[in-house]
Amino acid sequence: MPETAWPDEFAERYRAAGYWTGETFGELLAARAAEHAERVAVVDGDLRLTYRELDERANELAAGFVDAGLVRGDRVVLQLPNIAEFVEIVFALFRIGALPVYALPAHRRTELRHIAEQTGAVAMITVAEHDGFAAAAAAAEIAAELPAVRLRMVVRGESGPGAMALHELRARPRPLPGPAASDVAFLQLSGGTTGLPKLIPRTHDDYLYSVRESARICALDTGTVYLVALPVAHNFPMSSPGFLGVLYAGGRIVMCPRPDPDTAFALIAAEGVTITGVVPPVAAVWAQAAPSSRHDLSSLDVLQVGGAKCSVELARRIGPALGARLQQVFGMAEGLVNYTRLDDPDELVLHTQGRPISAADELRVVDPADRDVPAGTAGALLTRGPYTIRGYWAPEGEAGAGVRAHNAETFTVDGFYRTGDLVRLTPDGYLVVSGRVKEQINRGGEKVAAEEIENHLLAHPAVLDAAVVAMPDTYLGERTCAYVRPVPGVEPPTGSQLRAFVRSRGVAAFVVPDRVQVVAEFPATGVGKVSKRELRAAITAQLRASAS
Ligand code: AMP
Ligand code: DBH
Repeated sequence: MPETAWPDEFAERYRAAGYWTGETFGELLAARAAEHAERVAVVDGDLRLTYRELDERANELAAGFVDAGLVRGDRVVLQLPNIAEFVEIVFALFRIGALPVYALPAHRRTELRHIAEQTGAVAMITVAEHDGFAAAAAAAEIAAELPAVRLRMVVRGESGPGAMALHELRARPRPLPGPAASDVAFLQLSGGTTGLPKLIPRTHDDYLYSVRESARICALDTGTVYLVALPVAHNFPMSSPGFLGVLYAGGRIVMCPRPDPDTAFALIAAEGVTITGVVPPVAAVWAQAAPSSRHDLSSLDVLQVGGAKCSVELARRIGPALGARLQQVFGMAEGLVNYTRLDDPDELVLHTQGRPISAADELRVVDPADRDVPAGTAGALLTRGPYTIRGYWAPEGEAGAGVRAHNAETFTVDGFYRTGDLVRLTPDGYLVVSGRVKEQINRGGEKVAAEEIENHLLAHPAVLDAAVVAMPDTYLGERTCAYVRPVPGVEPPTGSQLRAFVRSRGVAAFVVPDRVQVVAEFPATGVGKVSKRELRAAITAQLRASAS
């Protein structure tokens, strides 16, 4: 029994209530293929896969993965753009009980290596190249450094020496033993609040529950056409209701390579997209572009906005500009997801971030001493429930000690996840997100831990200390501002040198600080810690002064 499993009494309760049904994702796809054989499941450019084809391809790949030596429980780092193969591959891995580890397309060598190392991954699956990043070459370098990585597979483009092309892997389908529904199905990533991204273990049972309920809440059916506009590996387009919810309902997924209005609107018009989910900056660009677009967006019924706070001003613009209903989504890869409901009054849709999926989601809003705050006042959100994890995934033994220590802080003794979000509960049980207590910056839905950026800056020989805070930004909501104290007596590095330095370390673009302020001293708190509150106030005032 892994230490992150739910205690028996909770597991029994969730099964008895019918939340956990014992079905796996592999079984779900087989059932849908039997039901909807000739319906189109996935559209990716000219490629259209029916449910039967998707199921067959997943079976061929599952057999091929076993032939290549993958076994139940193996971790496989997957970094792919929004392409049809993503869906086949994850179902193939689900079928054999190997765990996809969902890297994001924005990740670069440093994050990928960390993810592979932390998970003890045996395989990496990438495209040859995307967004100018030589992903297959990076995987080859990582495999050379990490002996555990025995297999490299390349989905599109030149596979290069030592890697297999995906099509070479396909084998004749055969019956294969699958995982149990209570097994971990995959590892999802979280922005986290310390060091590097955290690994989130989700089981078939718990995730499928959230997917089923999300499909119901979003009224998906066989007529649904869902545009995967955000990176497909992210929890939002995967499960809220995301592509998994759409497959659950027998609908159609359309892969969108980039969320710019030209690309997305052309696909919405051509494929008759009915629903999609985006982050607030994308919604803002769409709302601006839609009224003068030559594309017919009339099929779009629901635009979901989540990942970062949707301002009331933006929320108001969505309906009129796009001719679609807004749905706010406040979720986290760790579990809890909140939706405004499709029939909610405007008051709730515009002003709240929705209410939880499940009656079994337990929410507490607390003060810094973990005491419940008075009803209706803001506090830190703690949550526990049938699809919220009880701990981050930790490698066995000594290697997992750091994660276990982090778990002891991030989860209460009775198993509540400390979301780090500041919320207020309305009398009807809706959440309004009012801020954050965690040391994380949310760049329009892309989350990064302050400490992750600080560590990169501290690697520079002329940097004595670094403190990263959020600064307000009209487009992304927030950007990152790094305050840096140089080592005395040496030539202080400039902001642009430090940004170039962090970039040169092979990191995701969102890890490079947007702004660097080189200062002699940091403001201190009463106990002598760096006062990030003062730093945030300083940069906010400075930006305001220079804007006026
Ligand atoms: P992660 O844990 O990396 O999956 O990121 C989840 C976090 O994103 C949440 O804890 C919030 O901080 C933030 N978030 C997601 N959706 C929203 C939203 N609709 N409004 C405000 N913050 C959000
Ligand atoms: O930001 C998120 O992580 C998120 C947002 C909306 C999420 O995980 C989700 C919906 O499921």
